[in-house]
Amino acid sequence: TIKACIFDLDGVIVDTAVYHYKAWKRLANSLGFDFTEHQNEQLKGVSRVRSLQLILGWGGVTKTEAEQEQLATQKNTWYMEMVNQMKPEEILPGAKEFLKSCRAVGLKTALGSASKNSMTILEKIGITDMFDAVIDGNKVSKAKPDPEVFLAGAQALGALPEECVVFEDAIAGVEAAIAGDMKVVGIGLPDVLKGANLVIKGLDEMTLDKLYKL
Ligand code: B16
Ligand code: MG
Repeated sequence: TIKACIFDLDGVIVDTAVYHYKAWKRLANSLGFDFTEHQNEQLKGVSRVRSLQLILGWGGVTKTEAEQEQLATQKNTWYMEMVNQMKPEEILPGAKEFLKSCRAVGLKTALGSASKNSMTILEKIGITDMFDAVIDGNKVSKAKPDPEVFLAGAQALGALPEECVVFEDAIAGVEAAIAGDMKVVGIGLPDVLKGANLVIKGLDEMTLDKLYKL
């Protein structure tokens, strides 16, 4: 039986991907190169340090560890300037409604995100109280596709992995859920999110009925 739902943040609850993209693009441009929207897809669900390493690789740029830290901080400053402007209307369609439906029938809810800024984002859109637990980039050391973030979520909710359903938009996230022995609903395209038990376009297509049939 399903006892808990664990939600990824970027791409599932909010579309912060556009802000990540703008900030990374600005950083790349400041270093004298650019990258495509297609390349940007590879950054989804990937940690900040790993994203920077990928981008520097695309530009053929080598930086010391200290310089990398500085660049990651610069990107985050630009990113947070945009996040700080976020309004509750920016929650993705159906997300709040589905969270409410889950909680109304006694299902536990957790956030399972790679972001170190998740608390600020939840506060900006006003849904902090919709989660029984928040597991994010500050609490885990192994990035998706490692299942650590979701396993920590299950534990915080007092649920076994097989009692959890994960909602994810990134390939690495779907893989992490599967590696953690959890059911997973992909948010996006079926041919991209292979292995998910169900793929939908957004949480506005999700119902408790579909959840219990997984
Ligand atoms: P931060 P998710 C991920 O969020 C983003 O998809 C990814 O692009 C970002 O690099 C990562 O969070 C870390 O974010 O720089 O805020 O710590 O999809 O796991 O909710
Ligand atoms: Mg995501």
